[in-house]
Amino acid sequence: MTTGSNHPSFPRGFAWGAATAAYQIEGAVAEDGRTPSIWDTFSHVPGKVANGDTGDTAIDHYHRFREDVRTMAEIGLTAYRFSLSWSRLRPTGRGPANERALDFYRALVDELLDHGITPVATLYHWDLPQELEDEGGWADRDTAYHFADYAALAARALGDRVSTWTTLNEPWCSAFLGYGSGVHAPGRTDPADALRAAHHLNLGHGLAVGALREVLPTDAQLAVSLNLHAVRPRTTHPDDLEAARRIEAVGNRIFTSPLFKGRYDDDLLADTAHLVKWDALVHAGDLAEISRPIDLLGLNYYNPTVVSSAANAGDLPRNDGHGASAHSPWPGAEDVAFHLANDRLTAMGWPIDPTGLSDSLLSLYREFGVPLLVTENGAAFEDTVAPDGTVHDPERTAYLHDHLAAVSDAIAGGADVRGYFLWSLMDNFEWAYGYEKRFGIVHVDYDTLVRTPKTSARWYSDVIRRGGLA
Ligand code: IFM
Repeated sequence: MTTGSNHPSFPRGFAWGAATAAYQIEGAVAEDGRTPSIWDTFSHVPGKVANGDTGDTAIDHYHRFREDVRTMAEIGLTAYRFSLSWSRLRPTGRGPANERALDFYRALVDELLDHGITPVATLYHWDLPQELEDEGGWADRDTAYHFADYAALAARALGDRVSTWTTLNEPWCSAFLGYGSGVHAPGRTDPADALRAAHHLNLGHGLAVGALREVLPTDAQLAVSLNLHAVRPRTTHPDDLEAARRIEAVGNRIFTSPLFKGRYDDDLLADTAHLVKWDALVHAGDLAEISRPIDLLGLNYYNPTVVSSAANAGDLPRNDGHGASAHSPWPGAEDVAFHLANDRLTAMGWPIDPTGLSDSLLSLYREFGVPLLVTENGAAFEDTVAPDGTVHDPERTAYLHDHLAAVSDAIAGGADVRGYFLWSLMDNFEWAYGYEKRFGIVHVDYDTLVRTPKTSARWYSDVIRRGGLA
């Protein structure tokens, strides 16, 4: 990665980035050979997404990517993380590549490189081709193999110009919101399928790492982006400690233990033994695949996760921040209660507490010794456009400032953090919340699709130019 920071708390070469994802920004869902993904199907089911919003047009990045790259360059980004749409690149989920999709992503990457911006490609940000979902989706083992084939195809097409790749974005959400609580596509609600999906996502990651290593130059940097929960027990009561253990098991260690230790932890297996037969689910050789070495771990962080046992929760408000459903996204931990860490909330209702970010970076680096990227961090607020057309968003600027300070604290504490990608470059389709929640540092008028950098974008420009916080 290339950048130019010489601020003492941000190392030279630190990547100053922003992130987006294909379904949230591209639009053009039926153009140039793209076929439906699970999010196309899901967003068109009445009641699944606020206001009936869909990604059909999204913010039309497919047609406006040159303008968007110019905006990134004006901000001064040194890196940009985006995702590839599987159903655009390989319309049926398998078979030959779609050349028109390859043209689009090659043009995007070339535009980035021409502006001195390092591309970071995510292979899977939640948009499984619908054809593969119809055959069982991530609950089916074959999907992991299709994913690895798609990864190889993408790497063959773009590997000469993209050197940093992340396989999956937030597999916890894909598995447990997609197949457990059903608030995300494909909207299934079976805890056993959610656990199966988690294992097959892990397996898909490992197989993809193997496939990418065969295709990409030896200096390629491979990563996965996890939304690890910064879990805190609400009290030291043994039942609350037990609640925290359960959430750490099914929220975090279900990914990090196979990835870095080549095993599923005994306590996770015990917590969920009534739901799946792990011996049948995990085949010989799977854990060796999943634990293939990676070069970077991507952490997506928004807020800490404070938990207690349900019995100890009393009348305190409980909300896991992942949307309302009658079905828990926490198999084996259904009795855990979730509390707000404080009452300083973003528009998502998520508490603002940057210490969860520094704590997570430090503990991940201490435990796994892997270089880290913050692949997402940011906040939604109720932005308003002033009569003169400007968008002043001091709360977002403060959020980003305080979280970057937390990154710098972690670096000062010894963590090897190589970059920061704020979420998100532009306002976009916020999944089940549709266009109601704005995370961008660039405002998008959803009627005209006009982009306007907010004051947070100007602030980020200054940070990048200085190479650190003032
Ligand atoms: O918009 C999402 C993104 O797609 C994945 N991580 C969390 C963001 C905010 O909810």
